[in-house]
Amino acid sequence: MKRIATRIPLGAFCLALAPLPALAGNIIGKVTYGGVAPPPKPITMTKDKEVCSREQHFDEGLVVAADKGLANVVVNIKDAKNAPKMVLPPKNPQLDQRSCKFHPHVQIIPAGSTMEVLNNDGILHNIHTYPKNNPPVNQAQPKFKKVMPIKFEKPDTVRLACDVHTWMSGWLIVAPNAWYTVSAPDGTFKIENVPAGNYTLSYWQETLGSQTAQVTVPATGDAKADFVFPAKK
Ligand SMILES: [Cu+2]
Repeated sequence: MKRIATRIPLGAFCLALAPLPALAGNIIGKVTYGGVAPPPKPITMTKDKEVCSREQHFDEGLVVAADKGLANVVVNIKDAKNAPKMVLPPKNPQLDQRSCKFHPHVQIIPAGSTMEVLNNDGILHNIHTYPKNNPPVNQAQPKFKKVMPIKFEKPDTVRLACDVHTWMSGWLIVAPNAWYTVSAPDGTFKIENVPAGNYTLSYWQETLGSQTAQVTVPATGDAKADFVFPAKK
C-alpha cells in the first residue's frame, strides 16, 4: 500500500505566511456617444468681448471627440458602502474664470473642501451656484478680487453660472468618496483600487442624464467598463 504524503511543501508554508495580496483592481473604460455627434455650437458673446474672446467659445453641453469619445462624464460606483473617503488635497481645488469661461467645465472635489473661485479676467464676474444640499452662493466678484473661497460640506451636484456672462456654464461634483471620476476629452476614465467584487457603475452627463451598468472587478487585474452612452431621444 502506498503511503500518502502528508507533508506540506515548504513553499506552500512560506506562501501561507506571506501577506495576502490586496485583491483590488482598477476600473478602466471609455465612454462613447451612441449617436451622431452634433457639430460644435459656437457661442455668441454679448459682453466684455475684448476679454471674453481671448478664447473660442463653444457650447460644452455635449463634447464628443472625433472617435465619439464622450468628455465630462461623471463615473462613480453606486452604493459604495466600503469606499474610502476622497482625500482632501493639500491645496484647495480651484475653479478658474478665464476668458469668461469656467475651467474646468466639470470638476470633482471632495465633500468638506473649499473651492477657490479665481478671477483671472480683470473684469466683473458673478458666480451663481445651484446646489441641492449646500447653501447657494450668488456673489459678485469684482476685478480686484482674484480669489473667492466657497466651502462645500455635503455631497452634491452643483450647476455653476455667472450672472454677468450668461453663457458661462460649469458643473461641480462634491464627492462623498474616492470612487468618483470624470471622463477625459477622449472619453477615457479610471477608478483606482477597488476591491474585487460586483458593482453598479453610474454614468452621468449634464445633457444626457444618468445611466448605470454592471461591472465585476476580478481578484487580479483590471475591470473593463467601456460604455456607449445612449443619445438623447
Ligand atoms: Cu462672468
